[in-house]
Amino acid sequence: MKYQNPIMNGCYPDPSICRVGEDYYLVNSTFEFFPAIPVSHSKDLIHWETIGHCITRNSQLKLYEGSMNNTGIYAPTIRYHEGVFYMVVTNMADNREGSGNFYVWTKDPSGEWSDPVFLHTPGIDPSFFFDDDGKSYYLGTDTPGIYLSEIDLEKGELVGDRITLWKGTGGAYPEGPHIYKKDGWYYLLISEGGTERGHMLTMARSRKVEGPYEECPNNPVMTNRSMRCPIESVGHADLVQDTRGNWWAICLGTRLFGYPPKHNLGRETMLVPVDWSGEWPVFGEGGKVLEEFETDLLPLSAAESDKSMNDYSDDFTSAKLDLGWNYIYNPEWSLYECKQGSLVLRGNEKCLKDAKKIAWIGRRQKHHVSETTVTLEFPCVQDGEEAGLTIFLNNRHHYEAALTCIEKKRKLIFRRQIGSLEKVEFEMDYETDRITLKMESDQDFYRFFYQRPDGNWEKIGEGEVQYLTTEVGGHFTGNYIGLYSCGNGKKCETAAEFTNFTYQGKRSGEFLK
Ligand code: 6LW
Repeated sequence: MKYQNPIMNGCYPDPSICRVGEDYYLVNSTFEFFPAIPVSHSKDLIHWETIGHCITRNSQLKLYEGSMNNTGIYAPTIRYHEGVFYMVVTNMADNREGSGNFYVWTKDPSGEWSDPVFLHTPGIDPSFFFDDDGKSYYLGTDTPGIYLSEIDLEKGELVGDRITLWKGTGGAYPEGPHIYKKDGWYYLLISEGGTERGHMLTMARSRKVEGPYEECPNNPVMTNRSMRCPIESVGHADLVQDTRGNWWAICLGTRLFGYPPKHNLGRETMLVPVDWSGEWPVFGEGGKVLEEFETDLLPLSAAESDKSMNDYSDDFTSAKLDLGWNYIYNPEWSLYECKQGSLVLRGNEKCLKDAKKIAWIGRRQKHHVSETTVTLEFPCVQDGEEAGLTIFLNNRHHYEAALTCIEKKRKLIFRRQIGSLEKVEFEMDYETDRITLKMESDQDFYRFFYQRPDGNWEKIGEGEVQYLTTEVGGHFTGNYIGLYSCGNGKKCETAAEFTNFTYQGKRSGEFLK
């Protein structure tokens, strides 16, 4: 059968995978978003369902306000060992309280995970390796390269020396290390070149876990650099052997458009067939990651994915928010209420541009071509209070349609913020306190509409996609479709009630230029 990359669309970077029997589990980075580190499950490696998160309690993770999508959760690794799942990760928080490398564990990956165990180790991208002699190891990054240390997971601390294993082949940022044991060799897989377009995978191996490691003669073993591929920047991979004995890599990659190429959906998760019949693995097609792979090696014959899997709707009838929604920073629960059939947001005094905890929930934009609608009820009687629908890269790069109150009058506005430039580009008096908003996207524009009483859509503004891309707005995440309320200086007097959220996305590949 044919399958298409990405297998997980939207901002799902730094994937890590493990298998338990016929079940595969995958985790991703989440930066400033909460709950953190979605755990996704699959039986066929193609269809993934988020079953929970490793971090669901504010007490497990301190996310610091004030910085844009380059702090918080970086690059988790998931491993299963003797009945226990471990997830080890970095909280990037500039050495403030709660920063650094820690792990959590559970016996039920869809349930609650433990409190964090901090390891006081330098660098990012931690990983665990469980050897067949019963020893457990921690892998990390530091200058001058990838290091290894034995770890005592009972005590939650490293034991013995830190040994530098490999500096890589000379590319920038040797990172994302994982060790696999095969045929008496320890294989060390890392990424180099940085997560942008020079990204690549390199390997080395040794007869002993502590080295010395010899470089693979075919490095880089995987890269799409300098090739103008539909998927670029591939790297940060993890390997898994399936129930049939075949090897697979999952990695991150980006779907670029325009010139110079840019991306707005974040770094997405790709699946790559790996031929490890020889001494060294061969990734994808001669080291290249394709948008579409034809293979009969998948663990189950997965049904070809159909369009319906890209549609999502939420009537907010369940007591808990769907797992696809995220808060920004550690949520203040008093700002949120899941009612029967609506989501209530109570805006605090902050602004959308503040990089602060605000009443905000967002879902990953997963397709370039998409359509989102939502109905909002918001009396909005106090000057400044605002609620609406936003397309949000970070607090300094977003476009939104909102109801707000200006000089005691309810208004419908369309605003764009691009860096420090901020402009309300449309404003009109709005009589009632109920509105249905729509956002359409393609690779060129985000277009915003409201529904007139006669049912027709009236366009109120549009903004270029290119200004809401990682290349322009920065850092490590992709765009989120957000529902929010904020008071802009004063706590909101009225609550914003959202109902009938719908999202439709068009399959990857179909609309790429
Ligand atoms: C992550 C690093 C990387 O820690 O980007 O692509 C960093 N790889 O390994 C943030 O996602």
